[in-house]
Amino acid sequence: MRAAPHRQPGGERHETHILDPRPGPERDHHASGCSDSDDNGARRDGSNARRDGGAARRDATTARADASRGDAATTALTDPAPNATAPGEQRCAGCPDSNETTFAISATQTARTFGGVVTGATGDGQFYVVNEAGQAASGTVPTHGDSGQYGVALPLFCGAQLVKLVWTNSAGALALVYNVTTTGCVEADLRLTLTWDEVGDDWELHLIKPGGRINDNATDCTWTSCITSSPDWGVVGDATDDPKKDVDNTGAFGPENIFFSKPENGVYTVLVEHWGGGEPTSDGQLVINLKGRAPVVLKKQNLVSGHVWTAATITWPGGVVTPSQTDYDCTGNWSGGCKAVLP
Ligand SMILES: [Ca+2]
Ligand SMILES: [Ca+2]
Repeated sequence: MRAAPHRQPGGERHETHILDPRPGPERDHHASGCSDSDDNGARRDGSNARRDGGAARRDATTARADASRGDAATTALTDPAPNATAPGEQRCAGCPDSNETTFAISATQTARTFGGVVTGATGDGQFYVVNEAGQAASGTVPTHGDSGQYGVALPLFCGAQLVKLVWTNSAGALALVYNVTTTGCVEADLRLTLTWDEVGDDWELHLIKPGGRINDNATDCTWTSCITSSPDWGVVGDATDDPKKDVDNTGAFGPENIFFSKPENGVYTVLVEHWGGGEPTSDGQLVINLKGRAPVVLKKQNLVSGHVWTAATITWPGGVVTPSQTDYDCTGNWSGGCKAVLP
């Protein structure tokens, strides 16, 4: 467990956490260094100091371009280095450089932190994870402008996949390409990956079961209910059909990840809170990966702090995704999260 590099001179929190979801002793959320269980104030760090990454708005710029082509923009994910497919470090003379040496990774956990030092990069990096079925996720790799330290906890698919970390400068791109294979797992029927920009502080991913509501620990898989344990969905006493939140984030960028197998029939709802004191211009992206299918990519612009975005409903059986741009102002009914009856 490690924190991402400190991008903020004031020592602001920017933490990323991974849960090992395999059976075993429950981890203490506090003891692991996670601050998610802190009170509201602890999560509401200021976000102004985050504006130190020159290229950090790339995601938002892309999101705006996509959104201009359609409202509830369902777009494809972009591979930031489509020609870099062999494991190793791919770079040109003058491109950013890294200290990475290991590119073949066997994992038994559902997520892994990638970290190191990159030199000569302009701004933050990008990550891209793709498996053989074409399921994928993408987002930002926060990178310290002075030290070049980077670190990001990434959700992993079950089995073989490529993980790419990409930085650029005026000469071109550095791509770190990893062959990652996870074993002892079952690919989830449903996977949700949320990312946001550097002015978001922070966004919170929620998966609501049929008939459930937000911030109800029995029916909402989120930071209070789904990290160190899981709500018992589906067959009572059977953990293989319970949801997990294996990557959580309390700062800028994300990602956060929820996965889930053997859904009960009904309508699931994906909700996203803008939790802390982030900027009202914060933009983000939800990627929905259904087993064996290409990802569905949903974008949201200008999610105001204290608001809740209804990103999509997912109907089972069939996994029918219905995107939404519904934005609910919960600022008048907020106490440790939105207390309104949603959805
Ligand atoms: Ca969060
Ligand atoms: Ca169960």
